[in-house]
Amino acid sequence: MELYTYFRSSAAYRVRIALNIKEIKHTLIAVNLLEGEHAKSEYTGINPQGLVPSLKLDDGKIINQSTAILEYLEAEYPEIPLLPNDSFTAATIRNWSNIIACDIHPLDNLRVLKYLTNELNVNADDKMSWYHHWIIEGFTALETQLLATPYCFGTTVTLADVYLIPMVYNALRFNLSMEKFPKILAIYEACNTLEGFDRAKPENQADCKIA
Ligand SMILES: N[C@@H](CCC(=O)N[C@@H](CS)C(=O)NCC(=O)O)C(=O)O
Repeated sequence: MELYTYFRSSAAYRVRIALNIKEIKHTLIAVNLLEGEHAKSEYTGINPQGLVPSLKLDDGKIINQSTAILEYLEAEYPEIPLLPNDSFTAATIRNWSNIIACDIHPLDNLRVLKYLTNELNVNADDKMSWYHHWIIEGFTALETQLLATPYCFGTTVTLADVYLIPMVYNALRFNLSMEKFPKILAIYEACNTLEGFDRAKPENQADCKIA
């Protein structure tokens, strides 16, 4: 299978982590967001929204939206699971992960930030306040629900860790203080000692060099 990715895309970063942890053979195809490759017809033919990631299966079928891709991988490659069998715990992990996927990440996406700057004339400081605001609000709710022993929900990596680590990467990249989020920071450090997370890091991507 082929994953259309961009090294700094946190939605693609989630899928890179899951592919690595589940030990699924795949090829990474870079789509350069800064050069607008995602808006060109070659790519919108794959993903009509012009967003990364997209996953092309070996038979040519395509799945867009990182959450749909992660659910597909979980269903088709259950040998190394990222969700527990217990339905309530699985729902708790999905609930927690959706705070990132639905309530933080979309508000801080590149196209939203560009709209603030280009259409609404928001200055750089206010744009950064916006960026930090939505992460702080989300992380405040997330922090209270975590076990951090050492991963989000225990001693096994789950989808919650897969969603969290790229979001923390973004927060640190934009100098958000993590002082109020000690559990989140400890989980970030624990996950990044694992090979699957390390290999998925933005700085370890081939397209990092062409940004
Ligand atoms: N909900 C989508 C979000 C995908 C998304 O926002 N991707 C970003 C990178 S993290 C993107 O392609 N942005 C391009 C843009 O904003 O112009 C998913 O989870 O796949």
